[in-house]
Amino acid sequence: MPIDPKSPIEVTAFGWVPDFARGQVRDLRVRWALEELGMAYRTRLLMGARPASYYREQPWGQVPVFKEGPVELFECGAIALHIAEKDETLLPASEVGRKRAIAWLFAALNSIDGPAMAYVSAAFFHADQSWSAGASAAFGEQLAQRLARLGDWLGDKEWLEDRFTVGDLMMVATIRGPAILERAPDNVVAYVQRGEARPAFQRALAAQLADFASEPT
Ligand SMILES: N[C@@H](CCC(=O)N[C@@H](CS)C(=O)NCC(=O)O)C(=O)O
Repeated sequence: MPIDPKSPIEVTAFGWVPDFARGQVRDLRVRWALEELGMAYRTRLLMGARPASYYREQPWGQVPVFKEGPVELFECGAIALHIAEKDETLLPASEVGRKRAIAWLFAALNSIDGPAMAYVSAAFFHADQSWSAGASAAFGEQLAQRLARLGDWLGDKEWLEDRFTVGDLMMVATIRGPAILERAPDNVVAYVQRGEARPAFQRALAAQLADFASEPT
């Protein structure tokens, strides 16, 4: 769905980020979920220092924030689940299927994102610190183990369960960063490529990249 300035759904995003972050900012996950359901949205682009009022919307001043009438949410997992609950596109009809999908949504954000962010933070964001090499080796090993187990789970399956769900959406979005993916086995890399090949993902990515048109502040 194209971005529609009149849409009742609003998502916050950044108007500019450095090149390494383009295509990685977490509003992408919300855009992707909306695209899977064919729902239009508008963006509110943030630039530079966040106004004090934004911390009443997102306690840490981060993106994304999602608004749909009285529903105002932060945390990409909560937002993705809210969107997924609208129909069966991202959540199966059966109770067991829904709960399995939600378990994978949590798995992406807890069991994978934790080690992934620890590794990326130590190896890249703190590369100038004396402890960086040791910490990135330790966190990188933990991440590689998590990704190897994920590969064992996947085997030759297309998706984590028997169909694409919000759990796959969040898992693919969590591990698709190049620094993370280079530690993943081949079948996990192929899994991410399958997710990224979905037309809804491609539309979401193009929309995020198009929003980085502002000048840095
Ligand atoms: N747990 C939050 C994390 C959000 C987050 O890390 N947002 C980043 C962009 S990907 C951000 O806004 N960073 C700027 C900052 O922390 O000031 C979520 O999943 O929504």
